Amino acid sequence: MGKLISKGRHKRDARVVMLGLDFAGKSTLLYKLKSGRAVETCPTVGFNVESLQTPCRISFTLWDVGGQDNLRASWPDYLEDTNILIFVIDSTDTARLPEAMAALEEVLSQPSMAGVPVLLLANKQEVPGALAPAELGERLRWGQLARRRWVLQGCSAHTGQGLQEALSTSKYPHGDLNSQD
Ligand SMILES: Nc1nc2c(ncn2[C@@H]2O[C@H](COP(=O)(O)OP(=O)(O)OP(=O)(O)O)[C@@H](O)[C@H]2O)c(=O)[nH]1
Ligand SMILES: [Mg+2]
Repeated sequence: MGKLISKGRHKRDARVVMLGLDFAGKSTLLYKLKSGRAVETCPTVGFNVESLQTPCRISFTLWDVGGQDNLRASWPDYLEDTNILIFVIDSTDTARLPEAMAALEEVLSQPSMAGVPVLLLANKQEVPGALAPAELGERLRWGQLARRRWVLQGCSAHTGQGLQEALSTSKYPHGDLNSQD
């Protein structure tokens, strides 16, 4: 994740904004990352924010913004000076995948998001039948994503699988960051 930070090689603080449709698991991810536990959440109205230390010694201020339909109009308010966008997808909700992709496109078309790299989290991977990251990647590689650095990581906020990989830098080679596992 450190290598996704575009603004300077030696940057040690990053503003990270986490968006995605309601029920994707953003708040569950936030608290799993913060406390190591899967806590029960309520739908977020407004935002939650926590600071986190990553394995690569970068400290993140991680903003988790409510994703219900009527709250998405406020997303642009959070995007100024963002170093990384995390976009969370519910891999079990294939019916709303087009809606999630449209919401992502809308966010990436904001002027403040020009050049901002994206970490896509394909959450709920422990659920049988969840869409695999590779399948998701096939559907996502068009549009705004094609014009910036992005990484897709499967994960589960319940079990914690994939979260260390998402936060570590070693996964990302120099140059091509468009990996899909
Ligand atoms: N099976 C499974 N369920 C998950 C996972 N992550 C989150 N959930 C569940 O998904 C539901 C929604 O999680 P939230 O974290 O509240 O979702 P959110 O994206 O913050 O939703 P909004 O605040 O409305 O935008 C909860 O019932 C979570 O327990 C996961 O990795 N696996
Ligand atoms: Mg929430």
